[in-house]
This record gives sequence, structure tokens and C-alpha cells, in this order.
Amino acid sequence: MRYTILNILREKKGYVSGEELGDMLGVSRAAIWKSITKLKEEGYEINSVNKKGYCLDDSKDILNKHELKYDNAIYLKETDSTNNECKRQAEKGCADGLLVVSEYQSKGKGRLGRAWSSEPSAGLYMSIVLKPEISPSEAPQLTLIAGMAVTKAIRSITGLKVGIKWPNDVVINGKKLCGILTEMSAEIDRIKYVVTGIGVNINNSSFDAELKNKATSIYIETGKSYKRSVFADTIVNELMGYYDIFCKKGFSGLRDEYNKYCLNKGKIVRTTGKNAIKGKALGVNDRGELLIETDTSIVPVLSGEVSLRLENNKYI
Ligand code: BTX
Repeated sequence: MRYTILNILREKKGYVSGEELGDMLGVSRAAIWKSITKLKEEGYEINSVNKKGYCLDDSKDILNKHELKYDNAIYLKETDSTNNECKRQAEKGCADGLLVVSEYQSKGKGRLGRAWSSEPSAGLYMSIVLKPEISPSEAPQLTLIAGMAVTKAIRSITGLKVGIKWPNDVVINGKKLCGILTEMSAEIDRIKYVVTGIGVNINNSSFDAELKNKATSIYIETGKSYKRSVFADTIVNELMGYYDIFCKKGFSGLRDEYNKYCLNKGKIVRTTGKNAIKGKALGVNDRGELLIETDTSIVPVLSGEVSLRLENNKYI
């Protein structure tokens, strides 16, 4: 009942008396008061004024299952990692497209064993289980489409001109706003499931010393607070739209759009590790590999780390 009351307060946008709410729902004023108390405990800001009733301050960023429009979702107050939770759900046989969103991750994971800093209630931490009929070698392409979904969502909600640093960092002004981690469970030629995890810094007002030169948030870039639920829904919508095209046409159907968002394109990049190469990035090919033009040839880089040289000669 409390979410029906919430919806009424949201629609009315002003004070609604306990009596009016009680009449609408066929319950006592005391029952309304109880539900309002519950909503307040969940973090909703509801002003109560004698003789006027209740009024919702709808500007607060509250994340819970009710705030998400996407149906197939699990919301958790806390988990070790939403990727881990998705894997547990996938092992139990969950449906394609299950989304797990959490307020906080105690062991948020980055790639290659790195950690993802997950400030409670500030960032968006979510993962989705996908079961595409593709070969394991094509799975990294899902990371690319997740990057496109986040980029498109952030651009449409905030107007910020964010872009993708291949393969999967969504960045602005040389700082990381979002990281994506794709993990899979597969047999030799068949994927059982893929988990794509997305972490977006939304309302973080600062980062610790270790991160402050390389991380940023939507709040830091715009000076405005946003509702994480709006990002969650918009990103999932965009992702499912791209996923549909991907399942029908493969990554080649999305390559040109990815290249529009890809910040590496046309820039000098260098790969890291053994046999590192340096050259001009030409964008990605139909398999999502980054093509790097060196002095002698064009080399497709399958995955891994690529540093991107910015105008100020710094690499990110
Ligand atoms: P990555 O390995 O590319 O990036 C991790 C690196 O980024 C860290 O070593 C650190 O330098 C930096 N970093 C850590 N936290 C942050 C942050 N909040 N903002 C910016 N930079 C940061 C990227 O890995 C993949 C991250 C995926 C995170 C999501 S959250 C939901 C899901 N669950 C989970 O455990 N991981 C994914």
C-alpha cells in the first residue's frame, strides 16, 4: 500500500490529507500514517503538516526495486559484488536479462583482479545476466555494447559529451566515470551465460587521494545530483536495445556507432605489456578489435589495456 500512497503523492505534487488518502484507499488515517512512517524509514522525504497532510519532496535520490522501471530486477542494500550475485543467480538458472542493483558493494571488482571503489549510495553498481547464442570469443563484444549504452544514457540524461576509451572505460576530460567488467561461464564452443557489470560514479562529491586524478563523477562534472534509478533504467533500456541488434546482426551492426563514441579513434595510442606497440588508432573492426596503424602494418588488438595520448601529451 505504501507505494500506492507514494505514487499518489508524486502525482499530486502538493499536500494531500491523511483523510483524503484514507478515502482513496479505503483505509484509516492511522494506517496511512503507518505507511508514511515506513516510507520515511526507507529514505523518502515526506513533510507532514497539521491540517494540510503529507507532501513528498521528490528530489531525493532513492534507489530500490520500486524506483526501477525494469521488471526483471533484484535490488540489494549490500552485496560483495553485483557481478558475483548475478553469477550466483545464473548458476541457479535465472532468466536472460536478470538485473542486480546494489546500494553498496563490499568487494567491487575491476578487471584483472583490481578493485572498484563503491561508495555507498553515491555510485550505481549493477550487473546483468545475458545468455546470447554466441561463441566465447565474441563475449568481449558485449563489453563494448555496454560501454555504448552507458555513453548514450549519460549523454541523453546530462548532456555531457562523454566518450569511450577502448574497450570499456567511459571517460570525460581524461577521467573515468564508469567501468565495465564482463565475466562469463562457458564450455569450449558455447556460452552458458555472461555477466556484464557496470559501475557509474554518479553523486560522488570527491575521491580519495589514489583516485582523484583519474576518477570523476556526474556530480563533479555537472554540479548537479541525479537519481541513480534514472541512470539504471536508461542504461538497461539502451543496453537491451543494442543487445537485440547484437543478437540479430552481430557487433558489425553496431561498429559504426561504437566508433563515433570511441575516443581512441584517430589518436596515438600505445598498448601495454609484452610486445607493446604504438600507433594511430583507426577505430574498431567488426569483431570489436582496435585497429592500430604502426609504421609497418595495421594491427588488430583483441583485448587488454591501451593507453590513449591526450592533447596535453599525457596518457590515460
Ligand atoms: P578496471 O580494472 O578497468 O578499473 C579499475 C581501476 O580503476 C582501479 O584499479 C582504480 O585505479 C580505478 N578505479 C577504482 N574505482 C574507481 C571508481 N569508482 N571510479 C573510477 N576509477 C576507479 C573497470 O575495471 C571495471 C569496473 C566494473 C565495476 C562494476 S560495479 C558493478 C559490477 N560489480 C563489480 O564487482 N564490478 C562491476
